[in-house]
Amino acid sequence: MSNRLKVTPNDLSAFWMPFTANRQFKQAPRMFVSAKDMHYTTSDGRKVLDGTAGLWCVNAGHCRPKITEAIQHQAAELDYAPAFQMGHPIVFELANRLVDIAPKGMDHVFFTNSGSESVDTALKMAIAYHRAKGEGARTRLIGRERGYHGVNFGGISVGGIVSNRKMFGTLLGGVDHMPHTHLPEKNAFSKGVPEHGAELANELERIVTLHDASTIAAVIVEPVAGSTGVILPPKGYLQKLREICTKHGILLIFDEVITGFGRLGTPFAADYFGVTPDIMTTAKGVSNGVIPMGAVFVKKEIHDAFMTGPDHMIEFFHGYTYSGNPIACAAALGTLDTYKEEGLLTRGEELAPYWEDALHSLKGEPNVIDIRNIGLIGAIELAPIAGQPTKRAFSAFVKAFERGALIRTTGDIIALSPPLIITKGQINELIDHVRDVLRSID
Ligand code: PXG
Ligand code: PLP
Repeated sequence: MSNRLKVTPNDLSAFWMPFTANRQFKQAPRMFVSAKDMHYTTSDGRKVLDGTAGLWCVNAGHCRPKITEAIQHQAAELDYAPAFQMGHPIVFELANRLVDIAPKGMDHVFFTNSGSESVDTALKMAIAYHRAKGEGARTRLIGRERGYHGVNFGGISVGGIVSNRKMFGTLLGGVDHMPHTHLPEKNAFSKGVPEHGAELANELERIVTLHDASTIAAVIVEPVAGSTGVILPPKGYLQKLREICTKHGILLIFDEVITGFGRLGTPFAADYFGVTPDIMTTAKGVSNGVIPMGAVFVKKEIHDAFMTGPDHMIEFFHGYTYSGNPIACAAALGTLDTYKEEGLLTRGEELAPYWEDALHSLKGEPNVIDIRNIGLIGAIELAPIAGQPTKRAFSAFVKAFERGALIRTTGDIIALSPPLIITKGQINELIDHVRDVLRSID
């Protein structure tokens, strides 16, 4: 361990932590100082099993040698190259490697540094695409209740998580929302994709009728909603959305920031559901979470619609200083190599039935009101303590951390999404931790 890691910070006040109860954390900090494969090590030397792949991103597990070496090598070779009007070889190599594993027809990649940036990039692309085709009135964006599309203004405008929106003013105009697909009264304890609710896709027809298709640029949804507490698409729902979008010339954007890169046991959710969107936003697993990176995949027709006008003119007035940063590209290439060598983009398919059975064995434990699963994602919904929403799940989170497992909670829902290298023994261990925690909290 380096000397720096041995030093305990004596003042925690300067760092304003993201999406954290700052005052509570700083009274009893929880610190990780190192990680390897499926485990973190805490500042007091305890091993903690990673039940969440960090924040749904460390799909290949921690400190994997191919990725570490790629970053080390690249940092010493070419640290940074301007992203605008200049190139460097590995960003082109990476784009090709990504297109090779993408759903058929998604032939171009635009790089960003996060899921939030991928989402705002995709929304801008959609509006600009229609304008480039002479349909400049198509500016409306349709999201969904309970959707999470990151925290930038575009993403929270189409997103549907109230606490992420209500403090921030009027947001983008011209946005509408479809209803979410969480129907616990009909679908509680479903294994995998639920039976009921495909008809909710018809709400899109209602919104199209209200505004007229000629004003609508795009619909954005998470194929499986993660951040809001794991909401699955009912059987046939995504197919219906695809049909309605195609019928009306509306672009369909899949936000695959969580579902991309093997989470469902297929490379992308588009592969799992057999539905191809027009634009696909990704981040997280593209670089194993190690160096920030996002990638927006687009169909050829969309890309090509921009490639008009004089050759010397910039075609799309958008991009980030760090789009395709060389070290991020190296990390992503090391990640793709690791996924390939270990078959991780499809490993979830073999493990999913075992994972499903293990999760559903928690039915009947105290306060469990629903269990949901797909691929290597699981959610255990708890009844809230009367008058104190979120408190029960947060107690479970703290207790699990103390016992040696990292879980994630949102509202009163426990979400699990382990690295794709997890073994059956470690699945048992994780679920046993959750069982013991549920039995030990109020
Ligand atoms: N879209 C989706 C579907 C996401 O899940 C983002 C966009 C934003 O990505 P960035 O990289 O800007 O954070 C996300 C991120 C959780 C959790 O525990 C989920 C996310 C991030 C942090 C925590 O549910 N999703
Ligand atoms: N703010 C200022 C003052 C800048 O000069 C820039 C980029 O040049 C940005 C914001 C955007 O930064 P980034 O490209 O890293 O998103």
